[in-house]
Amino acid sequence: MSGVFQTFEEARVHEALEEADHDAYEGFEAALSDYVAALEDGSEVDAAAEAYATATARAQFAVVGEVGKAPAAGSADESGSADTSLTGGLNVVEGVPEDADHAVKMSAVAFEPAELTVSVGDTVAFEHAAGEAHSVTAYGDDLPEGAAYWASGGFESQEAAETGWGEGKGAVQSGQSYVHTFETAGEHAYFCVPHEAAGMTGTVVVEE
Ligand SMILES: [Cu+2]
Repeated sequence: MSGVFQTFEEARVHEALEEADHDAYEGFEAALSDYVAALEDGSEVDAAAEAYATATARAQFAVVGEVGKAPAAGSADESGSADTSLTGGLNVVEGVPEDADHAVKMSAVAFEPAELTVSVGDTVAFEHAAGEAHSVTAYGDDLPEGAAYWASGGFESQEAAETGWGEGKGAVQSGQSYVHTFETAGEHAYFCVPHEAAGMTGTVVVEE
């Protein structure tokens, strides 16, 4: 699979996507043109936007699925070349899903609101609102007992998320949002990898 990984590293995302999953790619292209058409004539914009978001998520998953078969982060990097392009991951989508229960906006160096209280099972969309690309990265040591680790990019630990960011992964860019459903009660503290030093941190308090 290193060939596929190489392709993803070097080619534009659309090309990698076409390689990874033709169906998802075609669905993405079709949904995008439907969305543009709906925006132009003003009809059924919401439905088209939703279809576009779904197709985008599916397409991104197709790419991540292929890339996921490549050597894990931290193992020897055969390509040896630094990747300057940013990628999100299967939990980073275009737009903000309409079925999200809450939204947190990411401005230049802040999460707004910085503290959010939700109920178990609620879905939160962390929406890029301004500034450079952001990450949404849980503090691994501060998670409530039994909570699964969460971060944009779908990493399994804070360390993996930080390493991944250095490789351009887990980014939430303009027009995108990171979506997470909180299943474990307690305080979930998190930060933005590139802007933590500037104070870009937050907490989601999950209540039973
Ligand atoms: Cu940030």
